[in-house]
Amino acid sequence: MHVSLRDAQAYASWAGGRLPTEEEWEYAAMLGMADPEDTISGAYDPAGHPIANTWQGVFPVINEGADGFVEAAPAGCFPASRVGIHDMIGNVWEWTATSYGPRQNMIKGGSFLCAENFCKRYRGTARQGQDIDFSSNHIGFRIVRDVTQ
Ligand SMILES: [Ca+2]
Ligand SMILES: [Ca+2]
Repeated sequence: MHVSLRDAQAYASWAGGRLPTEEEWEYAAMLGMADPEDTISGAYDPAGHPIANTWQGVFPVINEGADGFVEAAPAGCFPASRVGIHDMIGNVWEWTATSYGPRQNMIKGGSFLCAENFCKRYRGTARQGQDIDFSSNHIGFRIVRDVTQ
């Protein structure tokens, strides 16, 4: 968290990887959902229990923290998706390598600030541009590595 796009890219390169493109990120997120047609299936299970770190309650007034966290959670606190990936939906937004426009890149996945009653930006298909030199406690990143066969 609290890293700009360039800082995230520098770390990814140092670690022998890169940031995912928007398409790669969304493909992996949607594969992990029980029902990709259901706009909350990545954030809540069929019984309505939180399976990701989002906002419960009336945004932006009351964060009930029913999922156990009112701010960012350590990585891996919630169950992995059906394809074995943690925290794609919610917790913190994730930088992608995809440009959104002049000096902006796409961020994906939403954060602990995304609420069902407000923006639902934790949806796997939600798109959000972000200034590339911005950093915040609700934006992070993950790295991917290409596999050679
Ligand atoms: Ca939460
Ligand atoms: Ca995330």
